[in-house]
This record gives sequence, structure tokens and C-alpha cells, in this order.
Amino acid sequence: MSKNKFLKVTMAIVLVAAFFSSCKPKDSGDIVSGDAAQKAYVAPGKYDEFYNFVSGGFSGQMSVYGLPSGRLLRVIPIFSVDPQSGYGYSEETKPMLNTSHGFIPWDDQHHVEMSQTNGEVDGRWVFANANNTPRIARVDLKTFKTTEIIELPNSAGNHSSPFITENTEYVVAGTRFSVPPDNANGDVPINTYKENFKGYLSFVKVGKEGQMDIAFQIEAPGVNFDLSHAGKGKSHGWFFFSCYNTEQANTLLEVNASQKDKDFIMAVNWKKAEEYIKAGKGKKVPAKYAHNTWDEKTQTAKSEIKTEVLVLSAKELKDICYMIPCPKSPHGCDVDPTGEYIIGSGKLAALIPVFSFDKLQNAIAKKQFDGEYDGIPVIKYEAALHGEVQKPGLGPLHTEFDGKGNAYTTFFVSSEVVKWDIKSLKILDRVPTYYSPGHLCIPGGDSRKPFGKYMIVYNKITKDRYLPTGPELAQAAQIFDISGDKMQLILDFPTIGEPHYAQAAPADLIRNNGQLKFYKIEDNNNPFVTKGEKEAKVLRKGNRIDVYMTSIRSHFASDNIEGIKLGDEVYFHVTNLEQDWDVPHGFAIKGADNAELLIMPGETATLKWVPKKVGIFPFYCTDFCSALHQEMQGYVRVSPAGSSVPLTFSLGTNLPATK
Ligand code: K7E
Ligand code: CUA
Repeated sequence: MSKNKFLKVTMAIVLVAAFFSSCKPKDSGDIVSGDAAQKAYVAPGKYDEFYNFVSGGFSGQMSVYGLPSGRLLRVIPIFSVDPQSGYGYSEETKPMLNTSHGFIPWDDQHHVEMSQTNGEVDGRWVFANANNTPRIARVDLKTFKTTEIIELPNSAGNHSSPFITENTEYVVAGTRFSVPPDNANGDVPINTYKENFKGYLSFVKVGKEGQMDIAFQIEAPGVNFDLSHAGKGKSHGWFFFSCYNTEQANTLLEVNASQKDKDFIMAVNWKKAEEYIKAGKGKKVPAKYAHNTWDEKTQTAKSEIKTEVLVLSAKELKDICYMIPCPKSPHGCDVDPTGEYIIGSGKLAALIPVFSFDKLQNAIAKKQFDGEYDGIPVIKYEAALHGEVQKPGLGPLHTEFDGKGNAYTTFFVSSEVVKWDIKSLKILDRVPTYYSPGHLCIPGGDSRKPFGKYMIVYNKITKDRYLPTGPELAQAAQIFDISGDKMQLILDFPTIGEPHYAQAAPADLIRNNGQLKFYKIEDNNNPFVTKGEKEAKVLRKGNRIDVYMTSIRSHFASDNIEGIKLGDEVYFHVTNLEQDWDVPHGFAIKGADNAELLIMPGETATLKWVPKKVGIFPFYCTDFCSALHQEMQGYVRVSPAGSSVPLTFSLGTNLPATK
């Protein structure tokens, strides 16, 4: 190792060590003062001002909070099975979690992004990424249900995702791990990274009803794409991706991927890419990926495996991608509401570079390049730079905007949020956060129209904020009032999983979007629906038993079932006949090795049950639905294989006893 390299490595280790042993702010006393409690107080019976959609990280789910109260309203299952609702356990929902690797019960969910129209949050859908087995999901805000999931081929670690363009034309994803493309021979030595590994960017078209379809992918150099954001306003038509590991290291990245003084933000001209696609420059490449859709009419998901994807090469088509040098392992990549300023956040940097879209265009026109990186033109740093925020703090991660010309950046290492003026780059205010913030969220904070009243910060470390709960502590979110010149902490609240990015929107936008209160029973086209108690029945076909069952306050039809034998597979298709808001029924049976069902009014859901013992098996409603909820129960009799007990079902009558 040369002396120079040794120095660099040592410095990198020191910086990395600082990054991970982030410190507690010195003035970590009680900084909540004055009218803070009043500002976060939402009186009993009153609604919150904003909905807050918060990624669940390793829980694979998304949670919904009210702001400013921090009250938890819902946890929406997306990429992880949820025994509470039966998501991923019921026969209807299992296909939602299908992938080219088969059924996947878990994922790591980092970023959520709401749909936009004209660059403003429109309250239709929330998109969510799965990191581990690359996928993008769409949650419908009329039902708060996951209604679509698309897998991304040629990707691994779908991190810089799912960010959208200003009219929700595309939801976009960049791969964190570069890998050999799916269609290439992937059985290669890991240390052939530089030749064989590629980074893919996916542009997923979003239709009028929200339907997703991969329009095209761009094959880019094999680096780690970390985060991204769409251009907006004047920069609409461009996308910006932060990348690290431009060293293309494949081992000990904490040192080897921190060698270079600057990595890149890659600017992608997606309008140009569309032109190339139209001109037939895309290549159809075999790839296997799942596309799962929820059908509201049949209340059933289906999974389809797609076999082809259209790919553009960034190297061959020189003018779709450009590299902008960005100091020290950039993480966050944020675009201000005007679309002019692009902010890169080097995790190991002690300044924040702010790039100008106009300057970038000028630099491209005048070819102010500094050579190429793996076939992609590299723009001269100064040529694209608007300026640097000097000495803002240590370890900048993510930036949001208030729509009044201010930016708010989290600092992981120095554990604070810094407010600064985007144009003058002057620091205006700083507040400590507890502890080590990752993402932050201002309602509409990455759109053209932020609602700059509250800022929520999602901290990575909790330490002493709440009553301890053993080795594992709840994650801490903190709400700040940002309506004045100074940021003011008004509330801490614990969160589900580990939140990364979050979004928020005015409550009325979502409350008044035509939210569904119950499913109309006449529109229920589930193939196993039972539309009235009289139609309740039990059918046998070989060893398959289909139980067509209804639930209404406060009984099931049927509630006595006999003639089930060991070796049978029993499918309970339970239709909730209620036609009123807020009357779900649950269904659970002894010995079920999967989950309960929680069935909304007018809905049908199916639980598969394979009894393993002879005997009487009670089932019951799990949701306290009426004064006689506890009476809402029934029995299944299971006889030995080969028994001659006939198949019977009844409600309210005692059939003649059979042996
Ligand atoms: Cu947590 Cu957006 Cu995965 Cu930064 S990422 S903190
Ligand atoms: Cu139905 Cu409890």
C-alpha cells in the first residue's frame, strides 16, 4: 500500500467510524417549551390536519399516522404477511406476494411516494418499494389496500425507488446492488465485478387507473444507486440518481467504496430516452418478473409472470445519462420545488453541494466535460454547481422543502436538522434531534407545493426517549413546528418497524377522495361468494371441501359442520353480509397453521385449513362486533380417514345424529 493510499484508507476508516458512532447532541436536555403541547394536541373526537404515510423498513409494511397528534391510525400490509388481516394468508391475497422466486412473505420497505398531478400531491395512491426482492407496490387510498405489486428484473436491492415524475407518468427505481443482468450468465467470480456487473434503472409506466407496467430499463455502469428524485417544473423530463461505490469495489465497501473524493449524481434525460424507445433503439431482453394485481370485483389477486423487458444502453446512447461529481458517498438526492436546485448529500461530507439545473443544461450544451465514466460523460463539478453550504453539520442524509425557499437537511452524525436558504446557501437555524435522524418529511415536501407547517424527523437511534422495553426499543419520530423562523420540537411518538422515508398530505385531500366504506354485496364477484344465508353450503370434491359460509351479527351460517375427514383440505369462504361501515367479522379455527381472516362488510375471504387430528374444532369471530359477539361461534367435526360420517351442515337445527 502506498503512503498516499494508506492515508486515504485511514481517513476513510476514521470518517466511517464517526458515521456509525454518531453522538448525542450536547444540549440534549428538555427542549420542549412554552406552547409545544398545545400545538400537537388534537382534542378527543377531533381529526388531525394531515395523514402521514410512513415506511416500515424491515417490517415490510407502511403505517399511517395523524399529524400533528402522532396517533397511529393503520398499519397497511404491503410486502410482509399480516396475520391480523390475513394478508398473504388468505387464498385471495397470496398471489400478491408471488415473485419469480416464488412466494415471498417478507421484505424491507424504505420509501413511500404519493401520486402527483402537476407536481402536487393528489391523494390517489401511495407507492412503496421493496428493497430485498426488488418490487414496487401501489396502495389505493380509497381502500388503504395494496392493490398492485410489480417485480423489477435485472435489479438487486431496489433502494432508489419508488420516486415519481410530476404527473405520475412513471414510478422510477434504481438498483442498489449492481449484479450481472438476469439474462447473462450470473455464475461468475465475484471479483469480476468491473466486467460483469451492471446497474439498471427501471421506468415503470403508471396508467390512468394506476396500473403499472415496466416501460423500459436503462443499463448503466455497475455502481450502487442509492436514492433519486424526479426533476419538476423546468427540470421535468429529467431524473437524478445519487450513486456510491463508483470505485466498483466488491468487498469491504466501508473502506473500498470510500476511496474517491467524489462519487456521482447521475442525471437522466428520460424524455430523450422515450424518443430513443420510439425510434426503436430499445432492445427486448428476456427477463422473468411477476406482476400481481388485486381485482376489486372478484376481491382476488392474480399473479402473472412476464418474460420480456425493453432495455436502452446508456453507454451506446451518449446523451441520456450524465455524471455530476458529488462529494463523498452521496445518499439523499433531492430536487427543490422550483426544479432548479438538485441537492446531493454526501454521507461522509462536511458540506452540502447544490447543483443548478440551468447550469447543468449549459454545461451539457457547451460540453464542459471531464472525460467519461464507463462511457458516460462526466460534467465538470464547478460547471453544474450552484454552490456549497459550508459547515452545515456532519453526515448530511436527506433534504425536504417548505415551499418558502428553505431547505431542511438531516445530519446523522451530528444528530440535528439544519434549515438553510436554498439560494443564498446561508444557514438559518439548527435543532438537535434524538438521535441520529435518517429521513425527514414535510407534507408535500418533495413536490412543487409543500405545506410547510410541520416537519417530522425519523430517528435511527432511540436510547432514552421512552420507557425501556428490553434490548429492542421503539423507533422515535419527532414533530417540529416549522411555521415560524425557528424550528420548534412539539412531540415525540414511537413508530412501527424502522421508518425511512415518509410522506404526508392534507387530511381533506384523502378523506374526500371517495373513500370506500363497505363493499356492495351485489357487486361481489368473488367466485366463492355466498350472497345470503340460504345459499350457505358445504361441498366435497375428492378430498377438497369448500365451505360457503356467511357471517352477520352474531352468527355464522353454517355453524355445525360434520363429515370432514383427516386428509381433507378445507377451504372456508366466508362472506361478511353486513352492509354498513365499521362492521368487520373475523374468522379463526382451532389448529389453523396460518392466520385469521378479517373480513370487511360485503367482502369474501378464504382460509385454507388442513385438520391434523380427529375431534371437534370450534371456530369463532375474532372481531368484537356486537353485544353477542362472544356467541358468534360454531363447530367442525373431524372424523378419521375412511369414516362414513356423511357431510352435513346446519344452522339453528339439530340434524339427526350420525356415527
Ligand atoms: Cu433509510 Cu432512504 Cu433506505 Cu436514508 S434510506 S435514512
Ligand atoms: Cu362477528 Cu364478532
